Amino acid sequence: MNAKIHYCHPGYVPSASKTFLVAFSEDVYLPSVKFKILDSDSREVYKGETEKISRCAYTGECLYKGFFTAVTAPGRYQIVLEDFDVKSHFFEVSDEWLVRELKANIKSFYYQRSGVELPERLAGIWARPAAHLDDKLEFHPTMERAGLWNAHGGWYDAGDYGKYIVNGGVSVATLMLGCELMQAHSQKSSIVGGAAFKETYELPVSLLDEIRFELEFFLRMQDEDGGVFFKVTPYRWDGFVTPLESDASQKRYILGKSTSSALNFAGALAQAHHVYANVDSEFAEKCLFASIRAFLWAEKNPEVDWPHNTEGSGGYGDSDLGDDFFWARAMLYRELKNVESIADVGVAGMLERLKSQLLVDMDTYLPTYGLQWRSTQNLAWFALATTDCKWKDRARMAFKYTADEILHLQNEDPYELSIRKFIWGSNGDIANHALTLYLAYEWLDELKYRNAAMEQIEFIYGKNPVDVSFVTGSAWSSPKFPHHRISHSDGVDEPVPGLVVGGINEDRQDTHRNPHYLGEARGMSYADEQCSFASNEVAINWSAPLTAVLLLLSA
Ligand code: 9MR
Repeated sequence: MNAKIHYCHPGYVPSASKTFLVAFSEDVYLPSVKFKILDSDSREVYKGETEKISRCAYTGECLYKGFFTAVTAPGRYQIVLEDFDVKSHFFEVSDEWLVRELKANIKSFYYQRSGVELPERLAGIWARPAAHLDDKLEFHPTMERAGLWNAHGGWYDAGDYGKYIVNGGVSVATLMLGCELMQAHSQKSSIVGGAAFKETYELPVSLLDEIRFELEFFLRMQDEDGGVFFKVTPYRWDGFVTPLESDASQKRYILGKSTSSALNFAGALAQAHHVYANVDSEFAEKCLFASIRAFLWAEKNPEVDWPHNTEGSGGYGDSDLGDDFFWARAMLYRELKNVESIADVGVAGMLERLKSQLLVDMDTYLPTYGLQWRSTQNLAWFALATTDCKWKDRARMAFKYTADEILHLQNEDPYELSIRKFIWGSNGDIANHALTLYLAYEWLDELKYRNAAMEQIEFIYGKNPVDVSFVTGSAWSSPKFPHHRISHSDGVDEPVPGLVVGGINEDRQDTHRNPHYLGEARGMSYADEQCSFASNEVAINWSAPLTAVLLLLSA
């Protein structure tokens, strides 16, 4: 009988409950499985017996669950099943690994920067010259618009070299959400923005500066009439070449203006006003004005479709924008409520309008288990939950009820997951569910929510059916061949670190590329191969919730 141990590969934090799974591919009738925990000197520090749990519906595995919460002393340990002659690798019980992962996650956004040089001093072996300056772009031929546009900067979205407002918006907003909570705790805005943060985490720039790099790109994407361009796209999909080679091989264009991009922009930049108010008030005001202009444009143009020309870049097409209106309205409401005189910002009447529309939005768009680029209402609920207004408690309770449903789903799942389908970017979903749990913890102060968030994070770092720690560079098992053009073309063996790959995806949209998925079962739909864009691509909207949760959990 072959037994496998599924556990969190980098480790566990001392205060958390510590669980692992023993999996058999065939039926096993043992009532339990004996295990030992050994320290780095092979001394037994704990022994126990697992309990039997059900057969896993999405892998077919027969599963047993072991607990070793009592092991709290920091150190390196290993799980041993003597009866089956199986051992785990060594892992840590420490707080440090979370911090290490946080650092790597934040830095991964720096590595996704476009248009600037990443010098060796800051980027080490992943240094690269500036490319894709994007400062004199033509409009896509389908736009029939003359002239050039400066859309310099911003992060590459994912494994491709596209830059998109829709996905960029939710990513930057998620990171700002993490920063806001940190600011609220410490009463010091500098906590995520200052030199101390930069030094503690050995980062090229602070988290707020990194986020600002994307926000400055956003500001450049606003047209003179307040509308916002949809994306920067190469004419055709790039090959697996470096940014410089891509630049030399084809032109990049500005494409589209859409209601969705205007709303993503408005929501994100209103939040930026909040986050940067005490850091750089001039920048914060610029963001608020830009947000208002984009929102007014969206109100006047509520049904401008996304560009359907998707050759060369992703679609990010969304046909229901009610949630995005809600997001933008709630964030603007939060900011404008505190502006001394609404007339100062030239939008008299707007606050009343926002208030009455928010009432309808709240009834229409309940919180989801987690944010997605397509469903953004949780950002609206977050804004209301942090506004001094009559809806604050309702919003906080809405998160509590949602978190309770997540807990219920987790309790029913052998891997403690609350997702019920592994979609494209399932790791992003999982991290976003963890973030919702953390919000419930933030406002209700009940540890069960925090612990549950940690359990979901452990799935991403290895306690999963495919035994992969899904963040590059995080463990012996982490992806080596992500669908990431930079990692493939930079001549460095190790992929760029700190990037979370999409993960298990039962829809397997890439089977025509013949990836070797790890098994037939839907929970085995992962391949660490570059061709598997549906399971092994990286993306900023999956990294952002993971970064935010790590930031909050390790605080
Ligand atoms: O994350 C996106 C996923 O929800 C969609 O199903 C998929 C297909 O449209 O696209 C994903 O986003 C990709 C984007 O279109 C282009 N850059 C890479 C993104 C991650 O795979």
